[in-house]
Parts: sequence; C-alpha cells; structure tokens
Amino acid sequence: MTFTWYWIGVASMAAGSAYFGLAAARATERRWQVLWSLYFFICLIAFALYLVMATDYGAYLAEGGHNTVWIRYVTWFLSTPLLLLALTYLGRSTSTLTGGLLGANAFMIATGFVATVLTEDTPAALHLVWWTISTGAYLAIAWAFLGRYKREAKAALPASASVFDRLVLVHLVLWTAYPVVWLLSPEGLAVFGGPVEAMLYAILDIAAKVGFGFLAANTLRTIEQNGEAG
Ligand code: RET
Repeated sequence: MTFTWYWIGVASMAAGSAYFGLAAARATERRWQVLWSLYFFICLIAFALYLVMATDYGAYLAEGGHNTVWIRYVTWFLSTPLLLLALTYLGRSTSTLTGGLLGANAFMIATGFVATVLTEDTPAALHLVWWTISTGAYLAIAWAFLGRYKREAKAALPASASVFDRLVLVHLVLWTAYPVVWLLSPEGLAVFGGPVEAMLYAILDIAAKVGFGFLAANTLRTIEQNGEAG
C-alpha cells in the first residue's frame, strides 16, 4: 500500500510539473511566468523525491519495524520555501515578512528533521521536545499569516481582500495537518502505522502542491479581474 501511494505521488507530481511547466512556457505576462514557474519547480522537486521513495530509497528501518523516511525532509526543505514565496508574491508581502517566514520555515523543517531522525535509543520524550520546538516555529508562521500577511495583502490589493481570507484558510488547514500526522504516526505516538502515514503525507503533498497551485492561479485571476494586477 505504501508503494502504491508513492507511485501515486510520482504520477501526480509528474502531471503537476508538466502542466505548470507548460503554462510557464506559454505565459506572456511576467506575473504568470513567476507563479507557474514556482509551482513547476515545487512539483518537479517532489516528483524526483517521490521517485526516490517509490524505488525504495530515502528511508531507514527503525527499531519496531517502521520506516523513518528522512528524505521527506529534503523535499520539504526545498519545496516549502517556494510555496511560501508564491504566497508572498501574490500578497505583495514586504521583504521583512517574507524573510521572517522563510527563516521560521527553515527552522521548522530542520528541527522537525531532528525530531524524526533521533536514534531509537533516544527517549520518546526527547522526540516530542523537538516536535514541540518545530511546532512553535509553525505557530509563528500561522500567526504571521493570520495577522501581518493578510494586513499587507489587503492594504496592497483592497478590492481583492476577500480572496486572501480563503487563500490563508486553505493554506493553514493543509499545513496544520502535517504536524498532526507526525504526532499520530510511528515517529510520535504511533496511533497509526507507517502505511497510513505514507498515504496521508501523499494526499497532503498532492493537495498542498498541485491543488494549491490551481488555487493560487485562481487567486491571481481574481486579482486581475479586479483590476489590481501589474
Ligand atoms: C513536521 C514535524 C514537526 C512539527 C512540524 C512539522 C511541520 C511540517 C510542515 C510541512 C509542510 C509541508 C508541505 C509540503 C509540500 O507541499 C516537520 C511534520 C510543525 C508544516 C506543505
């Protein structure tokens, strides 16, 4: 079952990168070139790394027989900054906010990686301490999106204010699911096993990359219709 989900990941990311890549190549306006290229690379990175997992690399077998898939953190470390850049581009965020988001995100993924790859002899509590540290960084990101990000976007694009409520809501619902899945997975409290974890991350990755790419495009289209593009 796990490998089926990895191959579903490979296929979805291949389709996503082909679609977004073609759209980027065909786009004539700079704003569309920027947006489509970001989602092209987001999907391309995930395509390569799903292929690694689908061909049975990128994990080590932890005690208790579950796989700790460290390569997910490589994907996330590379693709989450691009996802954030697409959002800050759409919302015309200041460089102060963009820098803060990227910094907190790097810290979040790096400390989440530590939580995951601590050795099997490490007390479970220590894994959870690192999860908590990483979640602290995530909460800072969520806070910034609900406050400053929306304020800046609505000030720059007043006629399109409502699209940012939807964009931030979908973004936060998707991203919040990751630490929850981690906590319930064999890395955390082991409420479910590795195969369910692999399925849930695959579904989330497809929604947060391919699905969200279409939502971002939709948002840019609305901004254009409101006469606020360019
Ligand atoms: C971890 C575990 C530690 C606590 C937290 C996490 C957050 C991960 C997030 C990942 C987002 C990934 C995306 C990928 C591609 O689309 C590292 C799971 C807070 C938010 C959006």
